[in-house]
Amino acid sequence: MVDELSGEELTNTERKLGLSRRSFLQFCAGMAATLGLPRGAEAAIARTIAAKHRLPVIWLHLSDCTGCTESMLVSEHPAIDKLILELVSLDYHETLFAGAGHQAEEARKASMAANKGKYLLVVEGAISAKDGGIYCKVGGRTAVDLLNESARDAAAVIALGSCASWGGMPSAQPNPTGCVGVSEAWKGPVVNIPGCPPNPYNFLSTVVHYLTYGRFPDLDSQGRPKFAYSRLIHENCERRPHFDSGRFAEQFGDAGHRSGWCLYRLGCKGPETYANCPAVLFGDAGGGSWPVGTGHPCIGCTEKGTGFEKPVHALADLKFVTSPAFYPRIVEEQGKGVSVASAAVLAGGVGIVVGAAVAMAKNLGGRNLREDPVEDQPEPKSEDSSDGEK
Ligand code: FSX
Ligand code: SF4
Ligand code: F3S
Repeated sequence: MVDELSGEELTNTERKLGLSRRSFLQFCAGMAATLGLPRGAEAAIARTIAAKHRLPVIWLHLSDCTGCTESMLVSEHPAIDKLILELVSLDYHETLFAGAGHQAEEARKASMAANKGKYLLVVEGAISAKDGGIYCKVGGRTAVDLLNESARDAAAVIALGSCASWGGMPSAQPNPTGCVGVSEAWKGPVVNIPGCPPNPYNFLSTVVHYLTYGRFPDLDSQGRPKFAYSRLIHENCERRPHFDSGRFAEQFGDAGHRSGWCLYRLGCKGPETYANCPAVLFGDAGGGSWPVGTGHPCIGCTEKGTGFEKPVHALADLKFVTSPAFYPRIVEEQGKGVSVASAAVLAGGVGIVVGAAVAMAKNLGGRNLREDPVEDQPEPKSEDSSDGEK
């Protein structure tokens, strides 16, 4: 890969990202694996990141808490925030902009005119549509109006966060301001990257894929990139062995909870929520830095119909309790089924993606999972006699 980038390009990239050459190249290889790309794609990704040209981005903030932007900016290593800001030219972003008022609105219009058909529109926050949109206005214009004006000449539209993807928290019942997702207010194609907040690594990978190949990665039926949203949380959760063995925390703070047992009975929505949180983690803070890792049940924030709709304590729907009954056939039968090669690719692909994500998490701080602390510890005293092993 190094041969494909000149020494000068690599040195410049090292300098602007504050990463060693080795870390940069490892990062590109990890991202290629996460995206499920074939061998050699890491070189194309490295070239994209090293390139001087930056993609113009208009970033709208509508009904939200700014957590999407926050989660990007607090990432530390390997400088995801720097990578994002090096890849894109943020021509308009209400919370990061030095300018304000008319000056900021003029900048948005100037960038849209200068980059007609070439800029990326990122929308953070839900679209407040009730009562003519009077509950969310910027510069005297409604969210619906701003979205339609900004999306019309965009090369592509990304709805970042659950609010923009399908309404998220502001759309929770009784939804007083009539909040909806971008795809309900804008009829063109939209890529959804849900999460409250979304994982910045998923956003970065999606943008890198777009810049490298001129198209987005494959999407699922809800417009989410499959590389990040095709597996249930429950499939990769470190507490899964406890679920399979019937060891559940019954109350917050009970012996099972303190011992890291499964949070299903506390309402964990991991069994019905598709996202790569347990593999990619958050904030580059090392092992356990995701909701379930910190002892809180997953609330299903990436899943329309689950997050902010189902009560936190409600039990999740169990989609797959046991291992799948059918695997791809290894031996091809009369031209049907899956060939040896394609079965290997299938199996290898899944392994590589999960493996790469876990390896990345390990590199970022190391996992420190306790194997089964309950076996080694005396049962803690509990005031509630219902605590303890179930
Ligand atoms: Fe907040 Fe973003 Fe949640 Fe929404 O993230 S983190 S309420 S998804 O739009 O700012
Ligand atoms: Fe993990 Fe939740 Fe599944 Fe338990 S129910 S294994 S805590 S995802
Ligand atoms: Fe959200 Fe659950 Fe991940 S709450 S951040 S989808 S673990």
